[in-house]
Amino acid sequence: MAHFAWSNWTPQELATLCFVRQGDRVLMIRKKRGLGAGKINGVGGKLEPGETERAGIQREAWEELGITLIDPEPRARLHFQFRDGYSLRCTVYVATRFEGEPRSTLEADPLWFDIHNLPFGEMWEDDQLWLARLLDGQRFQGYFLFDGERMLSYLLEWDEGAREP
Ligand code: 8OG
Repeated sequence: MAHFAWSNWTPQELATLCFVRQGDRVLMIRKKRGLGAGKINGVGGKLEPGETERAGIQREAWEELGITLIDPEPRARLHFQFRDGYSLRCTVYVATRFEGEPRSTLEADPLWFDIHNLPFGEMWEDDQLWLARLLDGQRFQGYFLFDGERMLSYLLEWDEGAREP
């Protein structure tokens, strides 16, 4: 990451993401549209103009799965710089409860996974670096340089002492 100046970085767009953990199970989606279509991910997406992060993650959970998250907790910030100039900052939430029954929509199909058997082969390349620790209650800031879907470099800064499973 030596060749990228994160200190003056301003993202072009903002996004949210939420992983729902219930015991040893994690609710995710196979995404049908947008950035990362075809991949498995948490619910989430880009914010609309003027929208707060909390409103954005609730809107995405509703649009993608027809559920309402209960007390989603922000645990990480992901900073993505793409080689073509595009940049995105994403706040990652973890929720343990929700209302509604997850269902398939035009945007996504719901999928449950065992927390010890997450589908990293079908996820964004960086997720294997942080998802298990995030679900275990740890907080971090992540900085990633991508060329399309290929990760070129990364830096993870884990908060010391913060742990709330
Ligand atoms: O609005 P749209 O669905 O296109 O937004 C893109 C979503 O994908 C948004 O929730 C942020 C998320 N996302 C990336 N990159 C990565 C990544 O490397 N890992 C994970 N887990 N999610 C990502 O844009």
